[in-house]
Amino acid sequence: MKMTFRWYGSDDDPIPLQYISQIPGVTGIMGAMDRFPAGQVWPEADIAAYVDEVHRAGLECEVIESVNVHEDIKLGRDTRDTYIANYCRTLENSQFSLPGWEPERLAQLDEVMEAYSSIDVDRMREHYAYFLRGVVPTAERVGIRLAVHPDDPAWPLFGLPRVCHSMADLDAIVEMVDSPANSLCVCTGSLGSDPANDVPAILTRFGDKGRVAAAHCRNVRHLGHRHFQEAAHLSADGSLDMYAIMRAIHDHAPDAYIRPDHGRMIWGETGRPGYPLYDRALGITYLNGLWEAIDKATR
Ligand SMILES: [Mn+2]
Repeated sequence: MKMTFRWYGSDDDPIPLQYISQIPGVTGIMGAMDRFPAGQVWPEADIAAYVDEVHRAGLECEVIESVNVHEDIKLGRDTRDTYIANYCRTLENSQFSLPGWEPERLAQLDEVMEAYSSIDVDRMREHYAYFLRGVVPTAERVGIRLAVHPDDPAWPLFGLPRVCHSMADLDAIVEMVDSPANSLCVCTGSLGSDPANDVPAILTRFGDKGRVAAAHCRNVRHLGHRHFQEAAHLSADGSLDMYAIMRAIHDHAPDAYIRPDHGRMIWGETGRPGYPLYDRALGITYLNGLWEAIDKATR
């Protein structure tokens, strides 16, 4: 397990890297650069500048999040091959492992919703497989593991075809292209928002297949059918068994990159919603405590 922290870059994130490097147990950043719209090639120079800055703070930068997939790929439009080629170029430019709402997508929301009216889950799976067949060979060649983030929350929304929120969905995805470069980012809060998803069992199943590349470790509290609240990380604060989750990672996906997620704003902190310093740092110390106890008890 490598403990990491999401950081948006010095222009877009109020948390200095020096503060992150002071969180006990954090060795690296799970990098996020949401200033690049979906479909655009991330310039090599921008990625290199981001990584260099992280390295200068004494942190590793081996994971990048949220290289978002353009709508035309999901919709299977004629232009998709251009965007798949752009995605491959971003992979080549980044040389990391990888896994959105951009302003231009929000502006076109009605149009996008209309376009999706003809796409059911089977079509979406076909388009997803086409995308994977287009990008996985490049990922393999440059030594990157793609890791898909599950739907959040774990059920259909707004009539859109969502194909990544259950054990069966994840089975279908890993089978689309049988390669470690087609892996999962198991977000415990996203999958765990549906009590029907047994998150430790998911980690165990796909960990044993070698397909858990990363995990977002957070808790949620179930309040009723398709009703939940974000919670602090501790098992006692929500409905997920964080011990069982960390145990499954320890025993079945020991090399996964993990990070805390969706912290609360506490102690007067203000910043990007869900991505504060203090509460995520508390989450890390808790997750590291679980890890030490599990590791020593299972030796
Ligand atoms: Mn997540």
